[in-house]
Amino acid sequence: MGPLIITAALTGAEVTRAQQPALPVTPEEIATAAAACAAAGASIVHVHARLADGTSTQEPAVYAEIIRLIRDRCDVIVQLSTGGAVGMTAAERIAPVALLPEMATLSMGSVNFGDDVFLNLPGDMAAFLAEMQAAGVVPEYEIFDAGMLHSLQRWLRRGLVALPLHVDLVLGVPGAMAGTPESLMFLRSQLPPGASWTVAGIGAAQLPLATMAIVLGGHVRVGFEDNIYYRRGELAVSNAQMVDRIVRLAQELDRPIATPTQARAILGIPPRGCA
Ligand code: KMH
Ligand code: ZN
Repeated sequence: MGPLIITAALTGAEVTRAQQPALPVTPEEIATAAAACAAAGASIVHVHARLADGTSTQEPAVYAEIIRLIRDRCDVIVQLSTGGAVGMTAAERIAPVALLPEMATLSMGSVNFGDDVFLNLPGDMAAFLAEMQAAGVVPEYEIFDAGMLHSLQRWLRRGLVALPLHVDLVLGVPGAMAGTPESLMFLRSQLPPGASWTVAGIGAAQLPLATMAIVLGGHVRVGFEDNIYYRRGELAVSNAQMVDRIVRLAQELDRPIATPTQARAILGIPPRGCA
């Protein structure tokens, strides 16, 4: 089985410091957390930007500072969010792609998201794709529900996207597909042949679904964006603590951990030297 790509979703758009005191918020904190996760074995960091007061922002200047500080510290793949926070406009959300990150997310449809709706109109999705392709930014397709995979299949059939492509199966968002083994097995059965996949289990679903992905040949996303607890009733102390646990599990299960260079090769991202 090929090497395991671990993504650390460091901050997200919704989690607060009140919920998770170790949440990295400032560019400096985010870069420090990214470096700790990279040292632990993460080859991708999924990044959301915040303002100093903790509010989510898609302001390119804030992302630029985060990227610069991460690049000063390590050679991890920096994947920017174009999901942003619920309620942001499409124009706000796509803005950081102008910074030419190696990778950015692309949500493949609308979904209830807790008490909100995470809106992804087909026209906006197509515009995001076109902008990423024009910029040479590799998308990670975010799949919250089965229909979203079928939308991706449609893009493949129309020749709008081609292999290699990489999807993130986000399971356990209230309002979307449940964080269960059955959901994962079904979505896996619907993947375009040859696609690589990561699973991002939300909350208590994170660890069991990550373990399944290690065994099944998928990849794993952990981090405070998706889960703030190390185990039931016990807050995690850092994002890196959760990366450490995945590395230990993978070692026990005989799955090697991907370096950023190996992850770039798997994902079709051009190689780059250390910053
Ligand atoms: N914050 C969520 C509404 C992404 O990063 O691309 C969307 C999200 C997805 O986090
Ligand atoms: Zn995100």
